[in-house]
Amino acid sequence: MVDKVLVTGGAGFIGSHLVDRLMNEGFGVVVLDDFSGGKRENLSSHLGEPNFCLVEGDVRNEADVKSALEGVNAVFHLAATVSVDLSVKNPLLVNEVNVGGTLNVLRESVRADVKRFVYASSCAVYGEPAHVPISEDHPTKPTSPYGVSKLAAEHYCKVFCEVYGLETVCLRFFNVYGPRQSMGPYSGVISQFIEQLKRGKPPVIFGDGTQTRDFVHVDDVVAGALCALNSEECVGNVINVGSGKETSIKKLADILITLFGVQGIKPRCSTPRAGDISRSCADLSKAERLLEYKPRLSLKKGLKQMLIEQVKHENVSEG
Ligand code: UD2
Repeated sequence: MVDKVLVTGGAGFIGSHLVDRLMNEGFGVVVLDDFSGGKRENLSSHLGEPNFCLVEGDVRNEADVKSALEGVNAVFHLAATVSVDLSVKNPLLVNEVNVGGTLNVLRESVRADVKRFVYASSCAVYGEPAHVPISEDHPTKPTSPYGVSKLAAEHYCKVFCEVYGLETVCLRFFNVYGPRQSMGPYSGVISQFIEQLKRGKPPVIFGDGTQTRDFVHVDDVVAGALCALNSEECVGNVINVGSGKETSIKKLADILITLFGVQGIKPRCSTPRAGDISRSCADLSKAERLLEYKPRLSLKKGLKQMLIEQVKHENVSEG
């Protein structure tokens, strides 16, 4: 029985939501994070709890991973360098962390007799899709070193399942959004649009806004990850985790403008972003079959919830 889990990257955006859920469900939780992307405040409600342990360390470091794995029987491996742009500027670093780090955590997990290993992969492994919705057997042609690193790590997971019997599952996350998503020049389109609208500025669309994405709320992603811990059928598989809905960037801007209630603001179109894919949408048949996964939050509902949470958070920080 799984009672103690390790979440690598547990102080990050998705990781910290997963930690909240696991703590709520009564698991013992260890977080391994080097705080290169994650924030301590994302874990503040758990620090000092008897069934929570924080190990500040690096997934590339054998001793750090060994100590984080003590008594653990399942691993959620989310720690990674997540910026596509950074991967173009510094492919060696991304390879070290995302591939070397994963290999290190896999190897130590085998040594520590871990049962289940859930890996956070990405739709970046597909590259420009030949068709949508994208099923898992769609060709993988990553277009960035980041995508290559995620695909390489998936292969390691599969081999560790076949060769060492570690129960690995790879989840290909689509465009995840929700509270605690980082804000900065390279953060996702939803954070960008929200910041622009907060300042009373029009959302800036790169290109004509007809490009599409599959936006999935972090609560749905966490629910999918939990299913991957419990399902027997999913072992050794790669599985899409998205919303199964295709939304254009123009439509996203319109939804946010309506939610902000700002009349008269229209999105502004600017130069297309180099390397952008034109469409993306997950085929969820496999996730439904193997994980009984069903996304619950529509984009409108999820965005509304996210804005309410943000207002609450800002009031608390100011007050
Ligand atoms: C997502 C992931 C990335 C990787 C990739 C794989 C996020 C934040 N990033 O990149 O890690 O997995 O998928 O394909 O989930 N856009 C604007 N205005 C802005 C910002 C973005 O129009 O201010 C457009 C952008 O040109 C793109 C779309 O919005 O067409 C989504 O951009 P993104 O950066 O949120 O995510 P994406 O799909 O490039």
